[in-house]
Amino acid sequence: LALYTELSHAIRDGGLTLYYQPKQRLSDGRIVGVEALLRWPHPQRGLIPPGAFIPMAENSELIRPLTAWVVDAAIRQLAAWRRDGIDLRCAINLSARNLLDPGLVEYIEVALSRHGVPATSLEFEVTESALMEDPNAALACLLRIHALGAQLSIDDYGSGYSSLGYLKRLPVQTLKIDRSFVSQLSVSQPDEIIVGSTITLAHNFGLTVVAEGVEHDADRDALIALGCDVIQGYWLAKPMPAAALAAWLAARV
Ligand code: G
Ligand code: G
Ligand code: MN
Ligand code: NA
Repeated sequence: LALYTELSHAIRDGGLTLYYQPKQRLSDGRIVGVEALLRWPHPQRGLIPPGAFIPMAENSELIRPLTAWVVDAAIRQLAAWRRDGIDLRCAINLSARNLLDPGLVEYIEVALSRHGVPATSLEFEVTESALMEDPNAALACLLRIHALGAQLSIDDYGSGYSSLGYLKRLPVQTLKIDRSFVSQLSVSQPDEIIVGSTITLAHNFGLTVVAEGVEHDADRDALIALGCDVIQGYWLAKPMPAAALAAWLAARV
């Protein structure tokens, strides 16, 4: 079968899975949330990473049922964690096309009420490039998500044509600095300048800053010195299945 057909069947038949990567607040070490990251356990090809199939979904109608599945699965997982006394916020990635879908907010609301989870437990990550495809439509969509009570963050910040103009217009609470600026942080003065200025800029707009792709002690030390709020990356933990995340959290206390 063509990969496209196989993907449509995987969406329909529950053949996809979510991994979760934790985020840590630097001021007190608390785990403040997770990012849901899609994986496709393929019977022949093994675990397929999202980069190998999300672009295909984004360029077709599949992105809608795929995202609807992710939203429902992540919220169902949040409900299960809440029953176990684990109170986390979960971030979900949205694609450019999701922002043009008039049904998006409705299926988010449906999933929240089906599983009895408050919208404040959700966050949506949107890249700058997705916002720029149709800025007015994106703004309208983000305003509706914001009105639900969910959080919004700019993903991969700095990797696209970063425009400061939208930061003042969009109902966004968090900026996620792209991992390309973080991975060499402790040995690259240009990256240190970029990350430091971005943190200052974001704080001046009242935004929380997450650094992605933190892999080494030295990156984390540099981010603490630069006033970063939250870190995410292999230094803390790799993305993992829900059960592994619960065990990881339990082992920390
Ligand atoms: O986990 P990994 O680094 O392989 O993810 C690669 C890319 O896939 C990331 O940019 C991430 O934002 C994207 N991605 C992962 N899960 C989802 C998802 O559920 N929906 C969308 N639209 N993108 C996702
Ligand atoms: O684009 P987005 O930020 O949504 O993608 C997150 C992706 O980055 C995930 O697929 C995850 O696997 C990957 N990732 C998370 N932490 C690290 C890290 O420390 N190093 C690298 N190289 N990739 C990471
Ligand atoms: Mn992301
Ligand atoms: Na990112």
